[in-house]
Amino acid sequence: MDCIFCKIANKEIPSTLLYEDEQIVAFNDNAPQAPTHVLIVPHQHIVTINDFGKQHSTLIGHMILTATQLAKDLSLAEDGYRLVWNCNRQGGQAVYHIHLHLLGGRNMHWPPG
Ligand code: IU
Repeated sequence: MDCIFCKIANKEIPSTLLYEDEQIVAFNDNAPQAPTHVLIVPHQHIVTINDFGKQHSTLIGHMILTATQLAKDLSLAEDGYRLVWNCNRQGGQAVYHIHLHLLGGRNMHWPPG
C-alpha cells in the first residue's frame, strides 16, 4: 500500500521517532505548527477516525495515553497543550492514515481555524 504513514511506521522512511511499540509510533511532524508537534500513528492502516469501531477502543486509549505521557515527558503538561484528530476534507485531514496531533509550546487559539 502506498501510504506515507505506513512507510514511516515501518521505518521505510526515516522520521524523528520519539516512541514506538507494537501498536503505535510517535514522531515529530515534518512541518510543525507549534514548537512541539508530534504525531501519534498506529501501525494499523485506518483511513479516517470515521472507521473507528469498538474493536479499536484499546488502540484509541493507548494513543491518547501515549500522547499525554509524551506531553509530560516534553514538559508541556503544566502549561497545557492540544490533542487534535482531523477528519476528512473539511476537518483538514491531509494524510489518510489516522494520526493524533500533539501540539504545544505556544498559546493555542479558540475557536481553531
Ligand atoms: P492532517 O491531520 O492529515 O492534516 O495532518 C497530517 C500531518 O502530517 C501534517 O501536520 C503534516 O505536516 C504531517 N506530515 C509529516 O509529518 N510527514 C510527512 O511526510 C507528511 C505529512 I506527507
